[in-house]
Amino acid sequence: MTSLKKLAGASALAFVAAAGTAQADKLTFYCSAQEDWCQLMANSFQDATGIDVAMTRKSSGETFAQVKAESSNPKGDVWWGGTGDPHLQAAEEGLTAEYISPMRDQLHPWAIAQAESAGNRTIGIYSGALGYGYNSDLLAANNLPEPACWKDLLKPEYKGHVQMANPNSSGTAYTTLATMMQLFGEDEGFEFMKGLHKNINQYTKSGSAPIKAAGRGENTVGIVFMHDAVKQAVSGFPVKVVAPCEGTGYEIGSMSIIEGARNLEEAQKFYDWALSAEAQNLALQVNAFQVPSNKGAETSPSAPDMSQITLIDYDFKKYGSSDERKRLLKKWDDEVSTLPQ
Ligand code: S7P
Repeated sequence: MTSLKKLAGASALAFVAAAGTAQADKLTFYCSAQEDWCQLMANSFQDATGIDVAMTRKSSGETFAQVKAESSNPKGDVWWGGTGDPHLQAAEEGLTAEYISPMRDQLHPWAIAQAESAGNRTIGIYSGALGYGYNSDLLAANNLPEPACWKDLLKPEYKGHVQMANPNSSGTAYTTLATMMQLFGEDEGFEFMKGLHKNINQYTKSGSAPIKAAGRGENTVGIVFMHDAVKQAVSGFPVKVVAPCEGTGYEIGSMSIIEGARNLEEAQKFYDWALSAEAQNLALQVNAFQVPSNKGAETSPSAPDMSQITLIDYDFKKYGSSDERKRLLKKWDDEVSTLPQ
């Protein structure tokens, strides 16, 4: 166990002691961040509290679908990580529970705003900007120009070189779809998605898969959160990270307690712990380069500098609403995914 992990553990024990509650026994933890981070969060919380954690990792849209499918007989207790939009939809649909953590005053205003917009049924845990990354060796080998803008990805020479996830399963890909609506307007945004479709070699289930494939040399350009591309670059792969010239959307990665959680007390303990600076600093151990929501947590120097990226004023209320998310996904299914390539 590293010293950082010990620190997080010590702090979590202090939480449990301070709360004066008995050590409870189990927590069913749904996780939509990267697998290594999910494992680390589960193990660290379990080490710190003695609570047995059963963790399942699925993409954001998939976890939303699971929570909804299980709503008459909930099996999960807490859902941590993943893009905010499906957490907001779950809140609106009453699939997640209201909770106000005593840790809230340690958070940045954007994380609290996420909670307040959802009747305190979710909360922000990190943020990160959307962009793309490319394998510079493959780009050169294919004589492709260096892309710098979203619209560069529509050029015919990139045909078969671009990968993104399916927005139904992936929060990253839904953020991409919603970003295009906001950057270009709905008509032009859908034209962009149709043009992009011509160049897509595969829609993956998971949002970060396209840049992992680029890192392995199996794909050229991956549309992902910029921090997921940085992770590949820092790991030594020939990946270059792009903040698109037109500007871009971003996520407020979120956490929610599942309505009807069987282990509510344990879920609240996890929730409080996960908002602490020590727990959020665990991200550094797994090269997770999002901006943490606790004001005292560290942001890695490798993290994309959000102040240097042109960000749209992402309308979380609209694009996280149940009607809008369902409508856009159906329209993408009907009008984009079915087109020939
Ligand atoms: O942890 C990295 C990250 O990109 O994964 C989350 C993502 O939503 C999970 O993958 P999907 O796109 O497949 O849903 C993001 O919240 C997070 O920043």
